Amino acid sequence: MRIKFILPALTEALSPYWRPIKYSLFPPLGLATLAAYLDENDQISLEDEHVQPLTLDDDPELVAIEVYITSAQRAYALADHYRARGAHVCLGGLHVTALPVEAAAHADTIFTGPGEDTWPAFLKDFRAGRPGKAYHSTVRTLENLPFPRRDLFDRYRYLVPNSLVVSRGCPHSCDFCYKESFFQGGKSFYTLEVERALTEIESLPGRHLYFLDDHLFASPRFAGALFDGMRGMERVWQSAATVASVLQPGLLEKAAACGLRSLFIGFETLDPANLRAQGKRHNLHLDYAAAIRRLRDLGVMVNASFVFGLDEDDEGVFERTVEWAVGQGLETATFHILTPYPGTALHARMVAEGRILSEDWNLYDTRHTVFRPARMSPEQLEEGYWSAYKQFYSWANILKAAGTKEGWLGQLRHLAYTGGWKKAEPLWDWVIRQGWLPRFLPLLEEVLGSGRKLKSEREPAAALPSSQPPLPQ
Ligand code: B12
Ligand code: SF4
Repeated sequence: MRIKFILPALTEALSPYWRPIKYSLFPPLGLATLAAYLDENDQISLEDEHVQPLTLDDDPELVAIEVYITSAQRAYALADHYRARGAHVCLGGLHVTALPVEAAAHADTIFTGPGEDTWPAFLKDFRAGRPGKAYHSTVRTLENLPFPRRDLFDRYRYLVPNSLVVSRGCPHSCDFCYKESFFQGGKSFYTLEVERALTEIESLPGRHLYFLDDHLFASPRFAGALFDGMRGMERVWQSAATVASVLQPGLLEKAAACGLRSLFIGFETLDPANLRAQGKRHNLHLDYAAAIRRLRDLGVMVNASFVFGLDEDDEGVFERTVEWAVGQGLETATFHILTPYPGTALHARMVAEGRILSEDWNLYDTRHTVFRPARMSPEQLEEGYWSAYKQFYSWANILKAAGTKEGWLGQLRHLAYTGGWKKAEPLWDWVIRQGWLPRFLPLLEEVLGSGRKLKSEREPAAALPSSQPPLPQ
């Protein structure tokens, strides 16, 4: 069988003039996972439009496309194109799960939820000549999960070729998160077998790894065993977790000991009322500053995620947040405009309150205001969002945040990471065009790896506060 997998470009990434580095970071892991279910004799191609022009004059029998909300328009155009050429077109992923009826108009078969159970079932039906129109995932397990077919993509096109996921979903249920709708109808958090995860890690070349799991620390038992198993592997790695899990004694230390050097954390907001309203109760009454100190003492950099436009946010929220983030010495911050993704509890509430302003999915990229904010205008929200980025990544603030670090090596690492990431966007564009990305991976490893030499081996991690004071205001 001739089968083609496509990751269509997110709208912004279609520009021929600008290649933001974030679209050349990770290979299409979801599709490589699905490809692993095919047979040896199948002729498989996998194209990622973020890093290569698509071949559109080929004639696959089966086409499988992953659809994100901001690539939906492009995905549907590609689906229509291949259906017109006689291929059987399958659409799946987050956006198809959220809006299956919309997607079905462009597909022969749609898939909702994770694909590990539905995709093999479909393949069997397809080969038997009776493919269904829709497959809904209900069986949630990663048992016997084959290794993703990483041989199908060119790792040299990505800065971070060694991305992996060793769990699916998250045990929490925040109102704005895609997670609840994507995993409906079955378990919404489950992990690989530890041994299986370790074997996959060992198979990856080089030093650097990026775990794309929503919350890698979510199961302390699984994560603890994973980190124990990774000790001695000489890896440096990055991932995501919650504030609460960072404050737990023990797990973070194990993670740092086996190579954790940078962690993405959803702080979301400095206002407890916002946390309550968004169902993000696991962040309530936690000492954010103590979490950051613990990470810093272990040589782990922080990528802090914040959401603007929550109902308690007024015009002052941008400055307050940036000031706090700089004062904490955060290396990187990712800001988002609150985005009510279809299928989420937040979306349902916004619809009920008549506050949705646009259903142009291209604008659902967390950089546009698509709903009516409670305490400011949509324009003020967008302006504030951009000004927060500008302020946080101004040289004055980068130097100020770097100045909170102990010793010149710590300060230099901060400057190299933060400056190299956000201040060098035009340089990244050029590097991507020259095909030189792989040359920068050793540099990334060096900057990340230097963290361990800084402080942690000389001093113990910051003690946990005996009682958690309320959130900083
Ligand atoms: C990698 C990643 C990216 C990459 C995407 C490119 C890539 N190479 O994949 C980059 C860095 C570009 C990116 C950007 C953004 N991202 Co992103 N990203 C992710 C991340 C961390 C991992 C995706 C992944 O590989 N998952 C692992 C694989 C195994 O799962 P999967 O891809 O979902 O595939 C499975 C199923 O979906 C299904 N499936 C998928 N496709 C198909 C097709 C068929 C035919 C079938 C049968 C099944 C199927 O089967 C697969 C196996 O189970 C996810 C979080 C997550 N953990 O998933 C966020 C996530 C997808 N991103 C998100 C967001 C919000 C963004 C941004 C908007 C953030 C921002 N402001 O910058 C931008 C988009 C900017 C824009 N212009 O739109 C949200 C999406 C929310 C939503 N409802 O759409 C997520 C879920 C994070 C979160 N927790 O909120 N992202
Ligand atoms: S903790 Fe993060 S991944 Fe988990 S439900 Fe909340 S926002 Fe989603």
